[in-house]
Amino acid sequence: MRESDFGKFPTFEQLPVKKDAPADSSWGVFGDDDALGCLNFLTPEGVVEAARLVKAGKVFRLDAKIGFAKPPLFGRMEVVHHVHPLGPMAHDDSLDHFNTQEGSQWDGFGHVGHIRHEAFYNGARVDEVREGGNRKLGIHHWADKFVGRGVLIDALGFRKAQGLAVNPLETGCYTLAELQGALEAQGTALKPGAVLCIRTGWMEAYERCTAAEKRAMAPMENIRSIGVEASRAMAAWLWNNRVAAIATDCPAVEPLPIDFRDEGALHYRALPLLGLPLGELFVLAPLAEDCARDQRYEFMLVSTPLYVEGGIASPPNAVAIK
Ligand code: UVW
Repeated sequence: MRESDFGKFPTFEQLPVKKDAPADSSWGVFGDDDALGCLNFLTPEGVVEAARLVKAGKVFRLDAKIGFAKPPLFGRMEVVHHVHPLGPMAHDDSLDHFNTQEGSQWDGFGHVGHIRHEAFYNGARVDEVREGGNRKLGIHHWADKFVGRGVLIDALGFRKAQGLAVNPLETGCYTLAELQGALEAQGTALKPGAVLCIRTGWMEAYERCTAAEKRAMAPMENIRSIGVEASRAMAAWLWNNRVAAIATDCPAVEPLPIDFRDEGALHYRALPLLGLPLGELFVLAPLAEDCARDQRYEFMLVSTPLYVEGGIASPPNAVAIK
């Protein structure tokens, strides 16, 4: 697909395009067998354009260290790193109990299906994900697709600049109007085919917590977080701007707790309906500080998810290059 083709895709208001597909779903837009969803908005032209954004040779790692969350959130298992002697002066190592969502992560399309439609992106069924090895929607489809123009929205910085207090570790929401206001204040244009990175401040606040506080907040029932507005208007804005993926430094992109009985959850609007990858627990503070310094909020973003056939999710293995 060429960038000039972006206009050929339906607007959010024109969705769905496929008979019997759920409302507000992009099923069929990229073909019935598609496993890329909005990643289709990352084009070869976009990769070349993103490379032109590299001017200073600065590289920002966007994943936290494996095992940074102690314990991992939502009761996920803790990874154990072993070093194994292989000979008198040689080693290999292993990561036991590695959960691909124990820290920084992309949620793949097998992660969450729609509660009422009982279907994953493009209509995949739960048995196809669980028993069928998730071949249709596995993260392996994304292995060489996650390269393009990254755009940072410093939502935390925007709020602070207005003298407003923010506690990212409490339930709270950055509205669509705030994200648009932050983009305007930054002087950043949101062009089609961007990986949107939104700094909420959660990771920085988490890092300041004591070990006991981290233990207390980790279980599913205790975790609280700021996030982006989980509305239909937000889904429409993301789709109509041809956003390829959205990555945040908070645990669920949207505010926590999530009521999974509520169809309005962004996890439903994004993963099963639009096919929009969600990125969580990214490290965005050093990148945001650099963007504020040089007033350039665009960069080349390179992410190479784990090449796991049928994988549900993956650490992003992502860098932003300026
Ligand atoms: C849940 O949806 C509980 O997990 P995550 O926020 O990691 O996607």
